[in-house]
Amino acid sequence: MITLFQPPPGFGAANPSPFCIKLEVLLKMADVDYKTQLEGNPRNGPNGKIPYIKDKGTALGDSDRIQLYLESEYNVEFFEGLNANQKAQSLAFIRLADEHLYWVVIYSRWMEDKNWRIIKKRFFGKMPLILRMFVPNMLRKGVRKSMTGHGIGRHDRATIYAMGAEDLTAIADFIADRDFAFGSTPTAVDAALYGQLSAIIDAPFDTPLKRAALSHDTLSAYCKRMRARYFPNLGDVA
Ligand SMILES: N[C@@H](CCC(=O)N[C@@H](CS)C(=O)NCC(=O)O)C(=O)O
Repeated sequence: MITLFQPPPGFGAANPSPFCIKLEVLLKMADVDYKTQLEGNPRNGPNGKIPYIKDKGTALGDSDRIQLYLESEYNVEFFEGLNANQKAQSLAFIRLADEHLYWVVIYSRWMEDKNWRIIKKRFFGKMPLILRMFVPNMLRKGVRKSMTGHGIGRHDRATIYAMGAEDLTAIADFIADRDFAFGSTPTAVDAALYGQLSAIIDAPFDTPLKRAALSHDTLSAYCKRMRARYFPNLGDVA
């Protein structure tokens, strides 16, 4: 059986990490047997990130690579019925969510002082005082450096949120009046979109990014639909 390593639910969502939400949806979509083991430290993962899985004695990181693994190892068809053009659109939107919108989410959580206080308490609140005095700030500096390396961190606040709002408009226009990205059956692109959207819409961080998401009724309804389908018993999450 596959073991999924991830933190417990948090920030109003199935997981504080958008990639953990994405991967858990993929596992549910794949209809494979899996169990969850709590893991809060990305450094324990094979790529130094969460989520990761262990299966058949091997650890594997990265939601994308795990999706491919499920396809090859368990014959899962994540894009059933889609043509090459729709699969190409899917990949483009997965990349938009994972490699661009995600960084706006990170900015909104780690760089906004009022949200950083919430993050610090949640992730490092139980750390021994001596470590708590420098580890969180050290990690925050690391995140800032990653954002600069990515490029998004070189823009000012207003531009970063404007870029996030552009992504959200594109996603809303992509989903349009359909239940899921390509109709009544969710595919892998829905897992990626929902991961980031839930991290924005369900989380308690009041930011221009969340306000931009909530300005699209399509996105709130889509998030509710995905939650009802994949996490029907989640309830309220602090
Ligand atoms: N491409 C990876 C991204 C995973 C990722 O960035 N996870 C974050 C948590 S949301 C993480 O582990 N960050 C720790 C770090 O980068 O040091 C995936 O799709 O799984």
